[in-house]
Amino acid sequence: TPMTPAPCDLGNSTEAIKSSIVNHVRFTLGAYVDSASPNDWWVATCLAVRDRVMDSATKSRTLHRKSGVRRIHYLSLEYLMGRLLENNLRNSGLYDSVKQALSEMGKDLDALLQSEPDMGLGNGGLGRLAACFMDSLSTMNLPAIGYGIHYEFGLFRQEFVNGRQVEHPDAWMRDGSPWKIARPSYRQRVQLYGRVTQRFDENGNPHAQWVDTKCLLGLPWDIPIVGYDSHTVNVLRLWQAQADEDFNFKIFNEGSYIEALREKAIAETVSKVLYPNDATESGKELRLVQQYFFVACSLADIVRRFKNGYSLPWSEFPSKAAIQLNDTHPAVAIPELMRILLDEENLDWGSAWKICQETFSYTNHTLLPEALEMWSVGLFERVLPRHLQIIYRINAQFLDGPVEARWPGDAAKKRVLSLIDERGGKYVRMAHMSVLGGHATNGVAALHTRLLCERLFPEFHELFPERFVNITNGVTFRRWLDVCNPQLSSLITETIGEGWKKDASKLRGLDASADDAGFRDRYRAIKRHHKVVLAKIIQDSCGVCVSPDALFDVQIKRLHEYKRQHLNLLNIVTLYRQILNNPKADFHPRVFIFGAKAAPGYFLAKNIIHAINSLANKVNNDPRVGDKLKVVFLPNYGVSLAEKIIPAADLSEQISTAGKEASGTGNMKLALNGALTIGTLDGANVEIAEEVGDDNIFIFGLTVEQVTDLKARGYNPWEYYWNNEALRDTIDWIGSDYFTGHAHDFKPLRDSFLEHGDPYLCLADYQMYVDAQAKVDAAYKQPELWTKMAVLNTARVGFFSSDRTIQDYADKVWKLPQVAVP
Ligand code: 26Q
Repeated sequence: TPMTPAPCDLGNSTEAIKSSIVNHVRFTLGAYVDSASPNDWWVATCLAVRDRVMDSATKSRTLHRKSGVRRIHYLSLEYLMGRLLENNLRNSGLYDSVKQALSEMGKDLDALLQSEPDMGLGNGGLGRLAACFMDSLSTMNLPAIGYGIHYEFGLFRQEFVNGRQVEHPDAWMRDGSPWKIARPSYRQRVQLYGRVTQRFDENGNPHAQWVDTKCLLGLPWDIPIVGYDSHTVNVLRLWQAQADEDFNFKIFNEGSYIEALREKAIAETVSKVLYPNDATESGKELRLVQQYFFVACSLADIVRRFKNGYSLPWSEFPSKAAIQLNDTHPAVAIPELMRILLDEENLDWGSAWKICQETFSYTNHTLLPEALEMWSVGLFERVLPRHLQIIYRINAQFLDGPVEARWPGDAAKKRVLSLIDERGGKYVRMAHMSVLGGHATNGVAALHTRLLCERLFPEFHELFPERFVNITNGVTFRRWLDVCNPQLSSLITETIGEGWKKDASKLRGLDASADDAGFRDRYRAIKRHHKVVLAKIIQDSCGVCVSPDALFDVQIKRLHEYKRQHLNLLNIVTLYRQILNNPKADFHPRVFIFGAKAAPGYFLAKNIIHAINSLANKVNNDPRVGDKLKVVFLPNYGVSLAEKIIPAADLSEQISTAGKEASGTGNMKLALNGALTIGTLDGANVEIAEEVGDDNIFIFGLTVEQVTDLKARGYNPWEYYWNNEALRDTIDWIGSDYFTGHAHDFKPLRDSFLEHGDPYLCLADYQMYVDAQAKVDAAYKQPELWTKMAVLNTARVGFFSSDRTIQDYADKVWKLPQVAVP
């Protein structure tokens, strides 16, 4: 019998870690310790950590398989992971020994941490939510696999040239990544295009057969996800597209060597780049191919595990696998599972459909009509002919069954419920299919879920009320407090013990400290420390000198009209005028800080960026303003920059038009770090206000119901323009040549306010916003009051921990037990 040595424990002592790192420098990287580059040290450190984590990953996987519990499979086109080393160090408890080991070798851990490129495989909230969920799933000991695409290029890197956004490719992967491991033995083959014929099974029953297809290979890369103080290490499995060798060989043999390589290059474009829109980019074939590619690879992987792991009938599939759809982007998984069960496993329609509905659940992240995914039937049929057939049959059974039973002969009801939109061209409605093909649909904040039921899916809600649930979003307090604000994390632990790290509701224990002057001093000193650090970053990247004693007013999120960065801009221009008109006014110095990327094709969003940068240029260099007002737009906003801005923020701008922001998650991160919110009653702001109390937040603006009424009455922005002199002067100034020397530069922005109907009601909310900002100014002038409010924010936002969110999913949707890994 072969002799394999017992697995060795690598050990977590400083000495053991030192020798691991040195071994990787020598034997993995082939370098000398004296001459290794900073990057070599970073890679070697990551690998030393990875070695220790991989064993737990294997143990977790084995345990999950043996115990035979249900697993959650999270399907998402985006994962905004940011940097991994610091998170992995803190979660695994290796931070102190690794820091010590490096320092004994003359290396500074902090410098290494900052040199890691961001893993930016997402656009914004939805992608970052997926990353927070992966962290919480491991922390909560839930058996989980995240599936996604191994994009060669993540979200573009942003630069400003003369105040305008310029996009550059994000080559996060150019030198590989020490965190990912290829799994060639789990490679999958995926079909696309082609046509559908019939075949007969051994019993003579007909089945559809998908033939003459093109094939792609999917190579999985695994990234270990370390939980905090848990031994569960789940994996994030990302698929890379490759050409099908067989397919190529045929062309090779026909002598078209160059042609074959062209095919290969085309195949590989499928996982090349993340689409940089955070609202649907309609109709792009490559996007549909991306969606199907990763869904088909992931489902084949899940089905393989079910077939190899157990010998159970298919009806037991849902007892082993739950699948969560992160928005409709992976919704083609529903017809794909149907196809596997019908065409490959020979199940009958009824059994297959039941399995589907028990397996899937769907999270909706948007109410914006233009962001609801629809695919033209023609395109769908060309790329996925068999899936279109299946969708038609799902639709027919639905309309002729439950819909006809509920509303007999009602053609209007059938039109709104149909999976096919026929109001002008034929389109597949992916959201309808997702509600229908699963057992649960959830919104991401209480208000959002209510609107989902009342406005987006009223008929579905009438038919299947039990299917709709609210699960309010959350964020991981490890990254958004422990990692980005270790000073505050320590102060909290010193004050109330470390129980809050596993049960964030315990943060309420800090409530009493809000009245403790000594505690407030320390809390304020920590905030000031982060403001000094951020001031340095602002100096380096914007060339603007800001005072850490000013109020840091922060709006960081994707650039979108509904998020209303341009409402913020209207207020700043108004303040600028006030300061010029009344230089002696008692106004506390303020720094307006922006971070935002605009989708490359979103013209007005780019105009808003240009306007803010041009305003900044004027304000920051106007001697009449001095230090009273500074405006900075930090380039290339992303996870790592957020980790620097959030702990330093005093004020958090959450000013979307009521009813438009599904939840928001930046609002939670900022409140947790003691920034007070100025916000509308939108998304999770509503619940944040309930938790922190009305005295500790600045709420303004029209409510959802008022917005609806105003629009129904006929909203006319000109009325606000003519009735408000300050507003009129502000808009006229923006439309003038003052900021760039060219009056036409911001005509698109000016016209959106006046000529194009101000679709997001900036003018209607303007005065209430300006008044709320005046209250902020007054409160900030009372530092003890302000700090007390900030402390109460930290103390009262425990509800917004993604651990709570994930436990809600586990209880209400997935029915998953925790499985502790010993
Ligand atoms: C779809 C098709 C084609 C190209 C791009 C897209 C696409 C990509 C990303 C559509 C939407 C997104 C991202 C949406 C998003 O981030 N939504 C945000 O989700 C957060 C987490 O739930 C919420 O907090 C935010 O309110 C919501 O805007």
